[in-house]
Amino acid sequence: MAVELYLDLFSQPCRSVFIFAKKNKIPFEFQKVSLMDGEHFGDEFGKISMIRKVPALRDGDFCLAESIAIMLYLAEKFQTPDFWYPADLQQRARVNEYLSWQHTAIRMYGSKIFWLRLMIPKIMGVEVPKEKMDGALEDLNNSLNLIEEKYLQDRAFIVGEQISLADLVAIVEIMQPVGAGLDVFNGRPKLSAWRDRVQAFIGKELFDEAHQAILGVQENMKQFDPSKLELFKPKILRLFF
Ligand SMILES: N[C@@H](CCC(=O)N[C@@H](CS)C(=O)NCC(=O)O)C(=O)O
Repeated sequence: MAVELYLDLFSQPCRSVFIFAKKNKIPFEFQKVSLMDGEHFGDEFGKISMIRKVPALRDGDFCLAESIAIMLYLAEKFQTPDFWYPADLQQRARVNEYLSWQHTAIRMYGSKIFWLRLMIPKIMGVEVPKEKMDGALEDLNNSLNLIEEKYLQDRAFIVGEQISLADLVAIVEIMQPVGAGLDVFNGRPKLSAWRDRVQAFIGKELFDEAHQAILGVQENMKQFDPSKLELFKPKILRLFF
């Protein structure tokens, strides 16, 4: 039985798992869990992941949460090429350094912009106060500066001349505020050139397939049933107000 991946491509970590599996020709069954429909709160998904977040993996009786753990599991099980997670001690440490940093930096701030620019106005029907938005933009920009100045420097990819899991995890997060209409690449030639290299390596078709939902989200939200969004109000109030 093929590995099952529980995904919603609106979600950044789901996109990294999806691209990783597809790019490495890992056979898997795509199990869609619609976050917008609240399917992650349902009984079925609860049996797969007590954490109730996507992505999740099922391989026979074995279930696993967390995108990075999932990609490392797939990398080991399917013996993917070394460059994704290099065996070299210091290169691997560089990948680990980026993967450890990004959760509370670019991931947190890119997601925040996505919610502040798009989801909150849609769900709550309110515009976010300018000072809140400015603060969030500053945090995001600081993270983007660190990606350019610390993680990339003059290298083609985060670890060196070859792509790794760090680049994959980085690109999917950076694309999230782009989905909310913020051109984060504007005025950032180094980041743009890196994005082009990552995109070229992944392949345009696969990159676009993974990002189609998030890049179309502004258009899709126009036809959205507002009652579904009620599910998200408590979370928004906890996170942002
Ligand atoms: N650290 C986790 C993060 C997973 C995560 O936050 N998933 C979000 C979508 S991006 C989710 O399922 N959210 C549902 C919720 O919080 O209710 C990973 O890398 O897999």
